[in-house]
Amino acid sequence: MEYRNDTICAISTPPGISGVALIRVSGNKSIEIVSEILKSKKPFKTAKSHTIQFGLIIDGKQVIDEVYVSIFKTPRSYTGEDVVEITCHGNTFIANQILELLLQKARLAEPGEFTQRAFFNNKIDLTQAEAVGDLINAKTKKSHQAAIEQLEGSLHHKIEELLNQLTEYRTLIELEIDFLEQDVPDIDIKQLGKDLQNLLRELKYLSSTGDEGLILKEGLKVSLVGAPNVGKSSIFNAFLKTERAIVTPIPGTTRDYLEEAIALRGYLVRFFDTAGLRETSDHLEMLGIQRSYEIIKNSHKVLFIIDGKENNQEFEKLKQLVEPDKIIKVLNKADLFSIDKLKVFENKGFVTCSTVEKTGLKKLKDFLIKNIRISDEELHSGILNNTRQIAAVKRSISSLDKAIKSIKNDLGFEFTAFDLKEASSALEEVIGKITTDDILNQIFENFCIGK
Ligand SMILES: Nc1nc2c(ncn2[C@@H]2O[C@H](COP(=O)(O)OP(=O)(O)OP(=O)(O)O)[C@@H](O)[C@H]2O)c(=O)[nH]1
Ligand SMILES: [Mg+2]
Repeated sequence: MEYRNDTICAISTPPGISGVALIRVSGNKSIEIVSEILKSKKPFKTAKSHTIQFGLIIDGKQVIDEVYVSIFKTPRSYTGEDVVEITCHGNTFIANQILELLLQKARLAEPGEFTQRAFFNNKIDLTQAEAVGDLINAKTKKSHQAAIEQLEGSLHHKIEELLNQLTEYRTLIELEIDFLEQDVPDIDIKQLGKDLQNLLRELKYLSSTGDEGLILKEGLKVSLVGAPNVGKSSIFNAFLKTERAIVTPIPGTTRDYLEEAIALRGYLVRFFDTAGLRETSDHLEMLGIQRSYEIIKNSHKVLFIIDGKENNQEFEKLKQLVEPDKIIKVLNKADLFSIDKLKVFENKGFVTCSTVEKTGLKKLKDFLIKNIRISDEELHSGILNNTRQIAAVKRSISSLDKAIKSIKNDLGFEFTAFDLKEASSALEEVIGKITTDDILNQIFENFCIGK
C-alpha cells in the first residue's frame, strides 16, 4: 500500500443534528485550501500551529456558517501532516456544504485514512492504529481500558522490548558466525540456551493473553442450553432484565436462537438463548436445534440447564462439543425443590437458581466471569487482543522454538541465526515494521470515514 500525500478531507462526526460537527483536512495543501474559504480577522495562512481561529466559511459572497478552525502543523499533528479541523454547527446540511467547498481542491478521505497516514508517518504503530478502532468501538469499561492502554503504547513497548532481546541474541550468534575462524571469545552456549528459553516463556505468556484479550474486546459468549421447557428463555430474560424472549409452558417455544449483550462488572457478556435440545421430527425445530449445536461450539461458557431431571445423555454429548471446563451445570426452578434436594444437586456441582423467586441468578453471573483473569497491571504491560496479533506471536514462538532446538542439536549457528531472524520478523509484523497491503487493508477498511 502506497502512502499518498495528497490533501484529504472528511466529516469526522456522525450525521444528524448535534451541538457541533467537525470536518477534518490533512495534507500539505490543507492550510491553503481552508484559507480560500475562510474569512477571519487575521489571514489564516499566517496562523500559528496549535491555535484556534474564529471565522466565517464563505462560498463566494454567501456565508455558510460561523466556525472555529484549529490548526496543527506538520509534524505535530494526528496524521503527521498539516491538519486543519473546522468546527461548525452540528447540522449535516451545513457540514456537507463545507465539505463540498473543500472537495473542489481536496479528495474525500477513505475510511481510516487519517489514521493510516499517522501510521505511515510513524506517529503510531500498527497496534496503536488498531487501538484507535477498538477505542471507538469500546462499549464496556474493560474493553475501553484495554483499548486506551494499547493506544498509549502498552503492546508496542512490550513487543519492542522482546525484539530488543532477540536482536541482542542474534548479534551474538551472527558475530560468532562471522568470526568463526578468528580468535573471538566463544559465546556461552549454555547461557544463550537459557536466555532463549526465558524469552520463549515470555512470548508464550503474551500469546496466552490473546484468548482473554479477545473476550475483553468482543465479549464473553455464553449459551443457554438444555432440554425444552427447563427455563432457558426465563433465565435469558432475567439476565437482561427485560422480557426479550417468549416464555411459555409449551416445550419447544424457542426455535431460532436469540442474542443479547449486557455489561457485567465492566465485561461485555453476550448471551445466546437457544432451542431446547430433544429428538424431534418437526423440521423447523430440527433446524433450530442444529443452530443450538453451532452456538454451543462457539461459546466461551455453556450454561447447561435442567429443571430436575438429570439429562446425562445430552450432557455427555455436550462434553464432546466443548471443553468440560466451559460447561456450568445449572438447576433451575429451585423453588420447586426442598432444601435437602437442592443440597444434593449442589453437591453434584450444580448452581441452583429460580427465575420465579429470583434466587441464584447473581451467583450464576459471577460464575461466568470468575475465571477471566486479566488484571489492570497486565492491560498496562500489554496484551494481545486480535487474531492478527495472536497469529504473528505464535509464528514467532514457533521460530524461536526451532532456534532453541538447533542449538540443542548442534545444527550449526547458521540455522539458529535464520530461525531467530524469522522470530524477529514475526514480531515486527505485530507492530507493523513489516507489513503487507492485505493486513493494512483489513485493519483500515473497518474504520469510519473521517478517522
Ligand atoms: N416454577 C418455576 N417455573 C419456571 C422457572 N423458570 C421458568 N419457569 C417456567 O417454565 C416454563 C418454561 O420456561 P421457558 O423459559 O420458556 O423455558 P425454555 O427452556 O426456554 O423452553 P423452550 O424454549 O421450549 O426450550 C414456563 O412456564 C416458565 O414460566 C422457575 O424458576 N420456577
Ligand atoms: Mg425458550
